[in-house]
Amino acid sequence: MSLYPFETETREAKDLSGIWNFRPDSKGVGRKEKWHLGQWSESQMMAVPSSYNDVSQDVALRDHVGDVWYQRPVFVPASWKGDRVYLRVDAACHRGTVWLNGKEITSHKGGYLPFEADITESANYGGENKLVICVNNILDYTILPPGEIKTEKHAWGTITWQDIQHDFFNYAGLHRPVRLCRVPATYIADITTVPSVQGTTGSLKCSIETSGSTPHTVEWTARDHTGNTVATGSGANATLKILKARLWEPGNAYLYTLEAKLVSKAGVLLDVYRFPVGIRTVQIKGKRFYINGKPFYFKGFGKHEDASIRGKALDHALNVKDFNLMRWIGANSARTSHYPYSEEFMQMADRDGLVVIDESPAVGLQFFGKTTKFFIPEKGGNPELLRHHIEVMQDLIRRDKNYACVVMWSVQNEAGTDEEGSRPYFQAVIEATRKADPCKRPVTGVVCTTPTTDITCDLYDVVCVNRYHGWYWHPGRWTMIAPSMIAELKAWYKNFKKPVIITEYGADTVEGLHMDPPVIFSEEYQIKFLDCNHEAFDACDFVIGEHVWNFADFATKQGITRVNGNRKGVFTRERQPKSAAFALKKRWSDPSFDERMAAKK
Ligand code: BDP
Repeated sequence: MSLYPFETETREAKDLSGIWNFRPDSKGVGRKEKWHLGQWSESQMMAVPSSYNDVSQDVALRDHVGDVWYQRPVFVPASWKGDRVYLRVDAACHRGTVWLNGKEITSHKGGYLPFEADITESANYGGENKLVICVNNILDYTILPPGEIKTEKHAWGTITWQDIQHDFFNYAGLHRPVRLCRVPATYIADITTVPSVQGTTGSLKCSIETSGSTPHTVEWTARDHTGNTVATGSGANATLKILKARLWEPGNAYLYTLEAKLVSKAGVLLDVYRFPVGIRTVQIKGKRFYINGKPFYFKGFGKHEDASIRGKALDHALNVKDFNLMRWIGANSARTSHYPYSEEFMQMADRDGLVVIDESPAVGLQFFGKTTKFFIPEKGGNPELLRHHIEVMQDLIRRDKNYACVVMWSVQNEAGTDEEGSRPYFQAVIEATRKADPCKRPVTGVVCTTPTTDITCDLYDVVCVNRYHGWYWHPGRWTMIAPSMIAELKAWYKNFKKPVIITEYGADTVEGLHMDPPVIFSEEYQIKFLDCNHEAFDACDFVIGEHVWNFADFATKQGITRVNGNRKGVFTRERQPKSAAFALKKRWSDPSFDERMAAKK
């Protein structure tokens, strides 16, 4: 995977978003019948990007399990010959295989990270190319998130379905853009920046990976928002020093533009890449989390990439609305629960000053103690899944390492971290994560175990806990929330001596349902539930953050505990506020809130 395809004077990217030809492969015959040759006599329309599930009137497509096929013609300009040409697929959920002109050019496992195929040699320049992508949505025990295909035999027939252990609908398809890209034959393959601050000087340690045979030198320039050069450097590794640097701050982001140029020995520009970069520091000391040396209290949400009709697809209008709502309500942070979000989301967070806990798609690695397919101790865990998990963390860090908004990696959500074998498994994942990040950000994983049963939390820098007193435990009994929460939080701190973020607390709420005294599912209960939790958080000086579950209502699989999806949103799925939104806004927007949280005793 190379850099995000920003265009420059040496680079081009054609966004292939639009209506593609589409065929669900309900009988699983596509490969045998060579659908990859792209000679289709019939097909449906499909939007890219989109999940395919909710755009159809066909229940079989909504609940489809297996392959679906996408196809479209692609024009590769003749002028691109001699350069490096590649296809970039930003997200094929959950496995993608790509053919160009009938030849397989790449395949990829994992639905939330980009992958590429070099087509320099195979493209038909100055003419049409047949692009075919097969996307498979099957989840098994070798992929994140894991799942299982279940089969039940009855006298009247056999039924098969996809079982999942996570609480969001298994949307599938080409969820993010597909692009045709051109870079020069000798090009910038990757850039790594490590920011630091010394007094009023900001430093960016920059390094570059290049590819291609033309000998070259590297020139670096950092510019401010007016285009003024603030620092320069040269060589594959350089440290740029910006005097009187403006720092990237939560809610008050400042981004410089970093430019890297490859110049030939004869002084000819070979390649140039520019991207926005923020300077900030992150540190944990004792009970506090510091950004730029100031104590930071996380207030915000666990989110989802989810909306009606397009499912999990990238939607710029929706993202802008979400960022506006987060600012409106006074949130300063979010977790990309439960998978890496689009690069465009990360760029918006960088620009808007939203602090991000960047999470892997490792959700649902637990069996509630029944059996374990993940951590089988005597066999050293599930080696294939562990290998994939480590690769996903490495790819995620390669993709997101330069974003100032990312202040912590989350390696998992609610795994069975009280199960034997989970410790060596996560030890390996955490170690690989720390090794992969040039910026050495803190690492966490989100737990739902108890302070006495968890066997992994000492491996993390921050204890992140999902907790539902007054909802899953003693539903409706809100008077119990504050005392039981305080007792539990104190036990987490006593046992692990790390700052604590409550990464999930929330109550399903049907907008328009009113009950006083408060009763579960009513808007009044959601407010009461949040208030009681806040009373507990405010009483614990080691609590450094609160992320309400969830920002907005979202789709789940069908089940008797879900009435039209998960309704714990503070906003509806259409992004309208429930009453709790106003209560939260009052708490988080109070001018003294951040100071009070930082000074908690
Ligand atoms: C937690 C999960 C989250 C669920 C939430 C809930 O982390 O994905 O949506 O509970 O049940 O267990 O609302």
